[in-house]
Amino acid sequence: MSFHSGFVSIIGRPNAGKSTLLNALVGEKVAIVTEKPQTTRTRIQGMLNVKPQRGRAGGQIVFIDTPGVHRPDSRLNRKMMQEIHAALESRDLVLLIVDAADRIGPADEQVLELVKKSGGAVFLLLNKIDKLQKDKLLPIIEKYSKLHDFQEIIPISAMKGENLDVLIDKIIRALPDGPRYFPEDQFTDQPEKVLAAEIIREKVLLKTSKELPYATAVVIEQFEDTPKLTRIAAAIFCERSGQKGILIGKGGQMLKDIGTAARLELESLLGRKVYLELFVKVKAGWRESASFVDELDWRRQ
Ligand SMILES: Nc1nc2c(ncn2[C@@H]2O[C@H](COP(=O)(O)OP(=O)(O)O)[C@@H](O)[C@H]2O)c(=O)[nH]1
Ligand SMILES: [Mg+2]
Repeated sequence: MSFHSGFVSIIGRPNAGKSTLLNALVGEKVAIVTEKPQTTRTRIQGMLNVKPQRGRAGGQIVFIDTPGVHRPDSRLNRKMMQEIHAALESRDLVLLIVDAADRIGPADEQVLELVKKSGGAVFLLLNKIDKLQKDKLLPIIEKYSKLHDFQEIIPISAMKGENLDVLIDKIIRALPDGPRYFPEDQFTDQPEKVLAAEIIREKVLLKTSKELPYATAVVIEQFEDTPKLTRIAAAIFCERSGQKGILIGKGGQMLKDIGTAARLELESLLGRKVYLELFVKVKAGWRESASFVDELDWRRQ
């Protein structure tokens, strides 16, 4: 029996559900998810090993989650768009994911243009069908099928896990014969340190509001295993002292809440006790700083 494998890029506008889908497909929390824009900043790989089935090959799918397609108006945003282009270049298949309940807007057209230009096979995923009345689906499929010759159009709910078995089956069939790219027990390309920074950033985004999502970056300054626990120290960067005030909160309560939520999740990720120390630092205009934006990119570290 043959073995199919390949790289499958997940592309779409912000909030379409790309990261939720990646996590659901891989069955592990590979990418952080919030309802805030710019939650995903780099391309993230998540691996799924698929057993052969009733005459169908098994294989390994390497999914690539990407930042949402957006206007590249800062250095960080330009960097995020580069990540999308990189994900489109080196792939065997593209999953274009849209919020089926949303109107098709300029943002969707921008994504579609990108995907068309990249050439190659595209599956269109109509996500969030859990929010949709069943009779609304057919007209939506018709509308989208006029926009591009999609190889498949598949309604799904990434959140509820609806139709993902069908999606995985169709992906495996579409992928070529190939090697196992990653060991079977590896579910992401991100080192633990990066996962830790992302978990902390997720808690910051979940617990704060307003402009902080854009302005926040997390840098791990210490990550050390002692016999009893893992010691992690991290800096949360923001751009202004007012934001620092928000992050620390009244009597330090906000930072404490962020720390507790992050520590609990880190402990379950690492499978051991974690001692977590958080600091808040102000770095004005870091999103425009080439060296700092590069420093955040673990692939370059
Ligand atoms: N109702 C519903 N919400 C979803 C679904 N998939 C994602 N979401 C929500 O949409 C928001 C954005 O999800 P996320 O995966 O971060 O989107 P991304 O920006 O494309 O990576 C989050 O609040 C998710 O919980 C879905 O299938 N149904
Ligand atoms: Mg995302």
